[in-house]
Amino acid sequence: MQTFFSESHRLHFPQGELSGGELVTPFERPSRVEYILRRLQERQFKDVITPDAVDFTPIQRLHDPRFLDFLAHAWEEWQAEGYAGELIPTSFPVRRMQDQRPPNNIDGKAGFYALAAETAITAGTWEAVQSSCASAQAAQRQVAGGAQAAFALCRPPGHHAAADLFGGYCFINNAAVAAEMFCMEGTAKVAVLDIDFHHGNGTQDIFYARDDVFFASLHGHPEDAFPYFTGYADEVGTGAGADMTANYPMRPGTAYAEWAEALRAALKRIKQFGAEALVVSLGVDAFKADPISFFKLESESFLQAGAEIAALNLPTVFIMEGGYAIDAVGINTVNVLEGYLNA
Ligand code: OKP
Ligand code: ZN
Repeated sequence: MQTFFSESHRLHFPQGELSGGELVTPFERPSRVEYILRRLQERQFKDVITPDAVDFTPIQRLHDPRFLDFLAHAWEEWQAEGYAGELIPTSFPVRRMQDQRPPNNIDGKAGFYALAAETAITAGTWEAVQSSCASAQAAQRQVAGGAQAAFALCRPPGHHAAADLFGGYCFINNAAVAAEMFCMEGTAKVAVLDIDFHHGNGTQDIFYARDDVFFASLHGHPEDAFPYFTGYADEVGTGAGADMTANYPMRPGTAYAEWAEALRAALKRIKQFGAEALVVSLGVDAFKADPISFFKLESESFLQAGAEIAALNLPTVFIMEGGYAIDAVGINTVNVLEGYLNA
């Protein structure tokens, strides 16, 4: 299996994440991918390929043009305003406030396009975001071209990003872009399976009314876990997309046995749907030692999960999402890939 990866991810490294009332070093930091790259080498995944430049065509089909313009110019506008720090949104259009009219002021615009306040934008963020999506696109092309599977080592991640929202460390929805590329090439039925600990609200939102992309997510229950306001089991899609979304929220302390039951239920739905291609939002923050999550998966659980996914026997694009237990993120991520390959 080939890995697609760009060094440009380093250009996105905010100094501060607003967490517990403090600005802390972001959990989503560049060193995460170094651990993953090292583990790939150790386990003989030798092919690491730098992707071609990003293709905006599928991105523009999913994301609002004004949102993309915001991301492209946010940093220069923030600086022009005279702010000394990183761009952190602070004001949001919440209940009974205008949520359809973006302000001109960059501080207002940032809040308008944000779903949370932990994710800072810096000078290099936009270039890193594009390079991350480029890896997803290159991996998708490899699989569309006949490979059984490919791994996009994306950073920053994407699954919280909706058509016009950034946050939860995400900006462009890499998994949704990969799925959309399959659709654009005529694949009639595509599935996105999100095994990151957090609900893939962005991916869900993008495909919520569509019948060509089935979305399934395993995650911490919204009563207990970020992003808090989506991911309930009764969110099942709408219109043509009715019953094309499947959510499996789980409670604090959930271990592999229970999590794997949800995984098998999700895989069964994907099979019943008749998916011809699979995109996996591969987060490994369901790990027991993850600092911001509360499931209890072991490193070995990820091998087993990879094998379960392989049983679908679908062309598969793995897209890196979260995983913040730094010293285990490489083992856990590559375990999914090895479990898949050795199944
Ligand atoms: C992104 B992905 C830490 C709270 C963090 C945001 C979590 C974003 C997770 N104090 N809240 O789904 O792994
Ligand atoms: Zn996550």
